[in-house]
Amino acid sequence: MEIKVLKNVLIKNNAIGNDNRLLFYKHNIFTLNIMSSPGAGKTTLLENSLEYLNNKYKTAVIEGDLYTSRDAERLAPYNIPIVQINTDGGCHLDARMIHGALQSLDLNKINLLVIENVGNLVCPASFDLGEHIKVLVYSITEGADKPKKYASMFSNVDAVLVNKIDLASICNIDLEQVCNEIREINPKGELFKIAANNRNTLHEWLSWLDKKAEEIITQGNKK
Ligand SMILES: Nc1nc2c(ncn2[C@@H]2O[C@H](COP(=O)(O)OP(=O)(O)OP(=O)(O)O)[C@@H](O)[C@H]2O)c(=O)[nH]1
Ligand SMILES: [Mg+2]
Repeated sequence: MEIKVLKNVLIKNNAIGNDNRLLFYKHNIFTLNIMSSPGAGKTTLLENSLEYLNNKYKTAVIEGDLYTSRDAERLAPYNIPIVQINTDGGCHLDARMIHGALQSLDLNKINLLVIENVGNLVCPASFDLGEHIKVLVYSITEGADKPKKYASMFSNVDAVLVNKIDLASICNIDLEQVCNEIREINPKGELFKIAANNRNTLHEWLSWLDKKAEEIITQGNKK
């Protein structure tokens, strides 16, 4: 019975996800969904990627959070449109919430939409938002056992950003071993080793994002 209910929820979600996808297509917007457990470094990654992204794209951010606007406040200095979604305790964003948030954005004026999902290493993986790519920020400080324990999240993304590599030795993490395990779980996904608080480690991630954006955004349009 429970399984049937969940199935229905996902079918409804996917239908609205498809509506969102059509809207993104119609307005020539490349959309990225960033997921991770709480505190893995999503907002830090955005803080250190937005200057580069803003120079190239007309960027907007949708921030997902249970109760606060703290992450949106951190991104305010970048002077881009930001829509805050508070899930009021809900552990993930769904397609309907994104559809609602899109009403607050001028879709004719953006071509890159970044969604920071609610911090959670389980539920967000199941909910299609209509995005073009999903990425996971995995902080190695959470422990080397996490990729296999939360394999559905690791296997369901286009890229894993292995974060906080500056803390690997302090946390006694064998970085190569962890990365090999992630590649086993998700052989087709990209893997980037980063310290989100250090821009020098973000070049590969940003050029990969550029390539993906180029595939979606029609050349010359809105750039
Ligand atoms: N040492 C180190 N600290 C980092 C790194 N990336 C993020 N942090 C720190 O980790 C903490 C959490 O980072 P956030 O960016 O807020 O994480 P988040 O995933 O956005 O958190 P939620 O939105 O609450 O789920 C902050 O204190 C960051 O400064 C990193 O690469 N190295
Ligand atoms: Mg955050």
